[in-house]
Amino acid sequence: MEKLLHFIDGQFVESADGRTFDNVNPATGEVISLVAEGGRQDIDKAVAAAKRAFTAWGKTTPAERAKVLNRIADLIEQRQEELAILETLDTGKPLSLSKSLDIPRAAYNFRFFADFVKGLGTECFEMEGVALNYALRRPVGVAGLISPWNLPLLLLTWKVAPCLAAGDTCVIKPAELTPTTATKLAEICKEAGLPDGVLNVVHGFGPDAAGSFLTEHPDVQLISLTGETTTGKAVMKAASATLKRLSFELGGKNPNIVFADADLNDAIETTIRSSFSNQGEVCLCGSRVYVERPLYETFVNRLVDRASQLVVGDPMDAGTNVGSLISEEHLLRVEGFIERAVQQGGRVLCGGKRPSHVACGSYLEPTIIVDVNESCEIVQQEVFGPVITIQPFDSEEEVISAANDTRYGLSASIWTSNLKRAHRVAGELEAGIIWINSWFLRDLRTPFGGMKESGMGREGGMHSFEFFSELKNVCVKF
Ligand code: NAD
Ligand code: 6OD
Repeated sequence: MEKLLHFIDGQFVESADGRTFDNVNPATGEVISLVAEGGRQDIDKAVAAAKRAFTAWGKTTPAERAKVLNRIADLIEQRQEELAILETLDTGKPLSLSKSLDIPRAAYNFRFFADFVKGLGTECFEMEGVALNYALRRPVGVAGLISPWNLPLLLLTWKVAPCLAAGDTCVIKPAELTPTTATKLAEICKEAGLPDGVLNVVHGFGPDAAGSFLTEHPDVQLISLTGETTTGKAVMKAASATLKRLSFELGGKNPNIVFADADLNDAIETTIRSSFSNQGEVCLCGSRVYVERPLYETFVNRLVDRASQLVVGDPMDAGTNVGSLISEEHLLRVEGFIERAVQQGGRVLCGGKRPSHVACGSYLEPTIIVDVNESCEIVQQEVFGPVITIQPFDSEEEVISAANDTRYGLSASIWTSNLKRAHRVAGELEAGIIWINSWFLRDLRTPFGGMKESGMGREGGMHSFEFFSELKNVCVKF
């Protein structure tokens, strides 16, 4: 059986204490690899390597760094078929999604930040007749990059690419449930000629393990985390002793608001995607659907009809729409949410149970729940599975108030053909990313991140470089 090792200072190595853990394919329940389990010594070694490598990497030019980043993108593209299969084996997501979204976007993350860094400038302020101020951009140092399991390589490279482009070095702690493509990324970086120590990978767990040893480490200056809101709180606490710079992309409970004048076909098809793609395991999923009352019944009937047609099953089959959830433990958690929603008066219109035709794996039928209100747990808490609620509304004010009535503020979608209303509602919603008549339509130059408990800071384009670099002002007296 394959053993996935740490990647430290350009070498694949075992854990200092030799410990390993199992990597399970959630679609079958089979152990598919053994993974080195990192501890404090492994993190110390990786951080020391990243610190040494920073001396030279931090002095390279943006053009030199861009060249390596583009080579990494080329190699991801060359290995995309293999990477897509590995991503699906780790996550249970449909192979068609790994092929169309995860892996192409991972390559594009490198190309995008390679291009962006070459054109990057800074500000200049003239004090007329007195002085000229200009800002110099410099890398910060060693970054700890902690990633989740839902879009493993996509979200990891969303951090690695700007980090390396900015001239920082890094220690990656991939999600323990999806360690494979992070290991393959290390192989690719080595082949692309990235100097030893610039990128290091330490596998393992979060609390009191590799994740927290990384966040506490005094030689790590930055932490970029994508994960649960509770994890963000723990990391912030652990990082405070050494006053690290933090960027957090955290949980979401995103409203999907459909007005009666929306293009119904488009709204239905996109709502199917925004509710159930990647088994609903996308932080941006529109898990709270609000429909204006005149359209409510028609919308609900059509959505239930479409959701019931989705093919749930083997992620390797080309015809599969919904694969396996990430683990049995996560599926039990999602089922618990559904059970309690029903106890609180919710009515399950479709799904709510494991499909009968699959013998093993952690599958759940796409689930639609109605007859809930804002105080129900299912409307307030992030479920992170193929489960949505639908509620009717009667006025713009009412739906804005309901949409904002949550501790999260990641994204929102608004469906309407009234442009004035679309702009008005977008201005009022408490969310970092708002889509009008669309969902998950990405331009990597735009600020990406959440309000309230959905995150801290913004990533994307210039915003990633604001995080991964230092600016120092030089004031020249005339
Ligand atoms: P998670 O918080 O359990 O784990 C994320 C990473 O943090 C893992 O690598 C984990 O090992 C590590 N970790 C956990 N506890 C830690 C600690 N105390 N110290 C240091 N590291 C620690 O999240 P997950 O279950 O992997 O992912 C799902 C969550 O991520 C959902 O809440 C989802 O909304 C969120 N997410 C957010 C975004 C976004 O862009 N806002 C994107 C994807 C996922
Ligand atoms: O598209 C992105 O850049 C991004 N960070 C997506 C996050 C998806 C969450 O699951």
